[in-house]
Amino acid sequence: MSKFPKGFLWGGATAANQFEGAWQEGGKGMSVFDISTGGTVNTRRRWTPVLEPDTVYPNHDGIDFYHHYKEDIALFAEMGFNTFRMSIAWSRIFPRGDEEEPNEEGLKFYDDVFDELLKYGIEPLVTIYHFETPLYLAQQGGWLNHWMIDRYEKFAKTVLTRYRNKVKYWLTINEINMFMTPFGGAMSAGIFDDKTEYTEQMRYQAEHHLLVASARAVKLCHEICPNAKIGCMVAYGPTYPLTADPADQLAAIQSMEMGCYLPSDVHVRGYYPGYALAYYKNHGLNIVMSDEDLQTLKEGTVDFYSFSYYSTHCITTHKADEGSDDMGMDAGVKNPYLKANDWGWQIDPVGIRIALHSLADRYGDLPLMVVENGIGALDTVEADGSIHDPYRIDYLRQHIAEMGKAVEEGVNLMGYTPWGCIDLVSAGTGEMRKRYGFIYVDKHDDGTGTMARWKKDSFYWYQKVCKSNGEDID
Ligand code: BGP
Repeated sequence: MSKFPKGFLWGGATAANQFEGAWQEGGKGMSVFDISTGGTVNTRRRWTPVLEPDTVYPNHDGIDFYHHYKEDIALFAEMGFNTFRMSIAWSRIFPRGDEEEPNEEGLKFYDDVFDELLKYGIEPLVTIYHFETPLYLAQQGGWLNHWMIDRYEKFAKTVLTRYRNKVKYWLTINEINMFMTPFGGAMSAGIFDDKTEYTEQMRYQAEHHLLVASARAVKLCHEICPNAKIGCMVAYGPTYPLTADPADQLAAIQSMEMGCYLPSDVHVRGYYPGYALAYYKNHGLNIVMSDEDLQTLKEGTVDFYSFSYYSTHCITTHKADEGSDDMGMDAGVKNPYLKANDWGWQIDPVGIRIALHSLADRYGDLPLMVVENGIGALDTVEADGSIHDPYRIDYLRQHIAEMGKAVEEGVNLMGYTPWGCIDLVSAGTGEMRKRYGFIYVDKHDDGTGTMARWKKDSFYWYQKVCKSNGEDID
């Protein structure tokens, strides 16, 4: 008997800007990722306000899902997916972000994709907005402005209305807390250089606007699609105290509060937690919130909580080895008990069980869903075309085993969609060689490649997992 409940959602996760390509087709406008070049291992993306000749812009072509969606969905069906997480490119629906009327060609593309998924019995799990801010809106300061909420609401209303009969699972905004990091400055506030400061005041004001926008989408979804479920999406990486010193324990709690629980608590409870309001006050921040905004937060609480989980972090008040990662986030200090991938992301399967318990303790029976998890790795294609990726199978197997234990221990988990089920462009570095997929895509960092799709060993392994409802993970 499987540990996972009947009807558990098994699938994979992607995002429009990282895999669709076709950046100038179907009436699409430009998004912030269209002016971003790739980096190399452990270097971040570079943003070029003006397109440079002879520079590769990896998101322009992505992996060309736009033209390969039928082939890709057939492969997902072959693996046994019953759900597929994808996002809608805002700049495909409202090319500048502020048009009166949506772009019909863009809407039609997603109709076709959803129809194709439903043909195989795969439920679309749709992120309304996954980092892909229309460039024109970002250039005007994006989420620093209250009017951005109206722009997002219009986009959300358009897609919720159009797809109300096709989509049952929605997510409002991907990794809402990532907009707070240095990496988030571009997509949040249109900061494309390293010199302009993305201050705390700006970050928390932007976060407030994002939270109100998210709550408006929840309210709209409840009105327009009463049979659908809508959740938040938070980057959840537990922070451990490095030592047993109570000062480290306190530092870990406070880092989780402001980095992760703030948006989580607002989404689930509908109001700002006391620690956040105190933090603003004690740090001299003046976060403007109207009564109407606060009312919206109250009325827009989510139906389920979804999160990404890749790794854990440590924090200490003592001297220690510093960690780093390619998103330019404060990765805390290295955990001596854990190994890391080539990008410095530490591998911690037990951490996912800790995450699930912490969330269940905090939010009771609210359904949880892991909508991103996986290991970025360098894959090798053998002479015969096979791709052996035991490291990926190991990583996922161990995480699924820990999720299974959490379910047995009473956690209400509704689904699992590992990240980048098909290779796609890295969000943090813009690389192709940082691969996550069960399906290899012949596309490379220098822009070359045939876009052919090949099955990795993990494809056949994950097929067994999906088809046995998580029972057969060996
Ligand atoms: C999350 C994002 C994804 C994704 C993933 C892996 O933060 O929601 O878009 O890309 O991280 O990160 P990366 O692509 O940098 O390896």
